[in-house]
Amino acid sequence: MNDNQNPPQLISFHGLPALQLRCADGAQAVITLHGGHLVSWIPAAGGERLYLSETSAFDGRQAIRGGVPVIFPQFGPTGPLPRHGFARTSAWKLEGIRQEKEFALATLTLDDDETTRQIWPHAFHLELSVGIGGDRLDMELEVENPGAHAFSFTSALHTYLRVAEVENILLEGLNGTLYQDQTKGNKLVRDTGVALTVEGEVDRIYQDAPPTLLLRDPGRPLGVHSEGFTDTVVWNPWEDKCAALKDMPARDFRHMLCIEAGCIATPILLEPGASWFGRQTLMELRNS
Ligand code: TA6
Repeated sequence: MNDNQNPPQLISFHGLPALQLRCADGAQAVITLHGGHLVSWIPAAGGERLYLSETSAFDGRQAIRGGVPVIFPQFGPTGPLPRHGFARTSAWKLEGIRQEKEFALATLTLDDDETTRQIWPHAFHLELSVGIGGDRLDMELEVENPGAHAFSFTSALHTYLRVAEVENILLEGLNGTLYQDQTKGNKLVRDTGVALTVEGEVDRIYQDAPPTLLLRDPGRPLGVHSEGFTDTVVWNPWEDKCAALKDMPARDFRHMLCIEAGCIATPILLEPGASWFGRQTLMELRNS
């Protein structure tokens, strides 16, 4: 039954075809087909929770800066593929929408084609589900291997969170976890702080990270939970690296923090016919 007063809409988002999900309780999301990219999430309590750069490219070729880029099949620059793989710059297909009174769910898919096979010679099927309702966002990525040969991949949901002032946040839950410090040539360091604070560039891949984190953004605490993804990336480019990004205003490093759910340190090996899934859930905690 669809008793929602606000059925999903196909819209144009900065000129890109996109899907707008709206729940009766006020929760909303926008997903572009380019990249299968969640560009906006507003929980029922109100207020955008994702950072999206106002100077991002929206040309249907380059990756969007902000929101939740889907990283597959290669995280970062390590490997033969374009940085962070090709899923974030590919055209995804809208597979289905379920819209009920209290939640809305969209499913998008991406399959190998001639272009992907030229740079990555594997058959694959990706399914991204984005579900919203109340104060919660669930993003699930499933990877299937429909081909005759095994392949391995790294992946992430590269979530850009909007924060009021990054120097005022505390990120709790990573204490005691080992991370690769990407600002120091991937040196392996153990996190010893009670909470992570950001006072300079942070680019860390936490390995086998705890599944549940708490982002304390004053007045707007957010729960971050992952499943299937073993690693957590925390990234803020800070002043100099942000200024060097042509698709992000120079001061915006102050208003974003990436908390990414990833499988990076140990690539996933998928045998023919096998599948894998990972999920990241964000939970607005203002009302709890
Ligand atoms: O996830 C962190 C990271 O790999 C950083 O090293 C940083 O450069 C960022 O992703 C953004 O990458 P991009 O290719 O989107 O500029």
